[in-house]
Amino acid sequence: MSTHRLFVALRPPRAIREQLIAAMHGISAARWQSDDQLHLTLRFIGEVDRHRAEDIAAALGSLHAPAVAARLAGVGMFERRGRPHTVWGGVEPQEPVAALHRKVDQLLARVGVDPETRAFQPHITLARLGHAAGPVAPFLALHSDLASAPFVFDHALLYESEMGHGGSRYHPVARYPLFA
Ligand code: 2AM
Repeated sequence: MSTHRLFVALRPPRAIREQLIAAMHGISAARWQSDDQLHLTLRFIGEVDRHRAEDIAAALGSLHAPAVAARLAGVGMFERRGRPHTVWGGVEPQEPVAALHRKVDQLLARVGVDPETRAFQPHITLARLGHAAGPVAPFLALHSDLASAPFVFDHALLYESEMGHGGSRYHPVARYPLFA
């Protein structure tokens, strides 16, 4: 049976994506994300069959949560096995994003999606780093006080991820408005 790799995310507005894209240089051989790939994951779901995907999309239809006001705030990285793996842009304040994450978690629990075990750390991935990637420290230092004008996340998206050789493609499959 065909499966769908799903996640729920927030999409930064165009001006914010442009600001992030403008910062995407300075780490050799980094796999910088394209505009279409930029998002803040609220909840990774993983592989589900079509029936479950429909239940998930329907459950998220009862998401009733306020729009989230935020701004870009700094950059960071995740390591895996002691090596830099991902560089990302941060947002502040984090608590309203975390509150939305918890709400999404609760709705998904109702349709049997296991609760998240990893600590939620809101981030917008800017680049993925393979073994060939150059040093990350200069990038982190240069953008440590990355900031933006305030902006609003006014909807959440259910995305399907399609993994390919040139990186993942993310297709929005449902859109859930947040109230003003
Ligand atoms: P990342 O950007 O930090 O890599 C689609 O793959 C989205 O889901 C990406 O934003 C990715 O986060 C996130 N993701 C992938 N696998 C995940 C996992 N096991 N747990 C949490 N988030 C995951």
